[in-house]
Amino acid sequence: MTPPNTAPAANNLDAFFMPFTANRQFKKNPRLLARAKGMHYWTPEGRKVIDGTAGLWCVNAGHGREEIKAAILKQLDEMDYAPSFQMGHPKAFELAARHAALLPGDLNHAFYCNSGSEAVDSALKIALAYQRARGQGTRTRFIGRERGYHGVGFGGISVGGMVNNRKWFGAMLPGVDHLPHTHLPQNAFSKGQPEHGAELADELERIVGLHDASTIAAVIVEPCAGSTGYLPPPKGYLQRLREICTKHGILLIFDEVITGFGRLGTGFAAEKFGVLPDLMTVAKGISNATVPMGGVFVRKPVYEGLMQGPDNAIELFHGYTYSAHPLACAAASAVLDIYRDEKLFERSAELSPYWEQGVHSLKGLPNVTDIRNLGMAAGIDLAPKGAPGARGYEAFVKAFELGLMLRQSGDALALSPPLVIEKAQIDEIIDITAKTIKAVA
Ligand code: PXG
Ligand code: PLP
Repeated sequence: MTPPNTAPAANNLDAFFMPFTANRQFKKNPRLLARAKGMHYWTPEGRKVIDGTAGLWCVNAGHGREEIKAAILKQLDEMDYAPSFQMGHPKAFELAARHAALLPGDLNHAFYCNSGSEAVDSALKIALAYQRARGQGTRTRFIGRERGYHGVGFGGISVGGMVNNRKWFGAMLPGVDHLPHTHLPQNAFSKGQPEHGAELADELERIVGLHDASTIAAVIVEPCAGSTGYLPPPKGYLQRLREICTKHGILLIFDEVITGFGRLGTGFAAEKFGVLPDLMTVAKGISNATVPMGGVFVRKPVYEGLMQGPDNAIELFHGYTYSAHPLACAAASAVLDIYRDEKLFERSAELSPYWEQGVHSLKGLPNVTDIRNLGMAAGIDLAPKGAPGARGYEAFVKAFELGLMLRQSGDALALSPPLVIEKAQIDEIIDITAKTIKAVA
């Protein structure tokens, strides 16, 4: 009998059900990436494209890092996989100790998973379990925020604030409320954190007044919203949110999947803003996206609050087959070496003023209605042309043709390059973005 032919037909794009993609449109006119090194991608035809987005905000140390590759290969030789349920492997403990030392304050326990979405669902569950363990089992509500993105699990879309990610999927977590977003017109073209909007944090008092603090487990926000066009927090906003949470015994969760590991010129946004959350979710830059990994960092009182009952009691009935996967741990440890040895968080801070100047030089180009920046990322709003998102998509396609990968969310463009970027490459990204904006006028 002849074996079945499992070789894919050349150029057959049909079978892959692509995520967050207009599948039919894409497959008629695909954009393929075949190779990556440093600051660049190459298409299968060999066309070079500068990476203005660090992949999907995740390749902070640049592509194709030999040190990470070596660590993964070494781990693969030693041990491919080991379970973390009632077992352990040394690299997991080593990595957690390194993360604990790097994190601010007493965020010194690490739970591991495989993505930002899993990190968010894990953090929500840890919050519920902690409240219950301390005798506050009526605290089951979560408060998210409009224009928040917390991944695609049912927990994440429930607390998230993006209508398309919610409206298709009726069933959500019950008892979720949302703070208003902070994207105010009077802040247009702010450099860094905007002046107006700290008082929007007081909406949490209104929500507490409506539901009562005794029903609320946690508030989750991105310290700087990423996916919805990059929205830095108004000055004083996160401090107010922290105060209100503390006052009412509500846990504060920072979703640092994008802001973590150097994007804002500090290790974490918590340090940038001087605000310590009770739980922090991370992913992306944790492993430089080489092996999928996510995590939840937990403050000491929360961890200790869960360490109750007899020694043989499992404290958290939650975990993934691939929690602390050895390859991910090896990669994440090698990534920490790179961040440390190349001082990439400091580099991000040093380059930020040059970046700010570059992105704000786009002001005045046709249809540019707002530009925002903080650390090594920026959002640029374009006025819609016809259907919402049409101009944004056109810009995304045009930029790729011109040799730049940028991100589009509706009519907002986002840029977030690898932190190894050189000034001349910043100039190049700004130049192509300007040409793109003119081309879609
Ligand atoms: N939280 C935040 C703040 C995120 O930005 C997630 C959770 C989910 O992570 P995973 O690993 O499950 O995707 C994210 C992910 C974009 C874009 O273009 C952003 C993300 C993912 C894909 C695209 O803005 N953020
Ligand atoms: N579905 C089935 C049938 C499983 O056996 C498991 C894990 O054992 C899962 C889902 C969960 O998979 P994971 O632990 O990779 O999230």
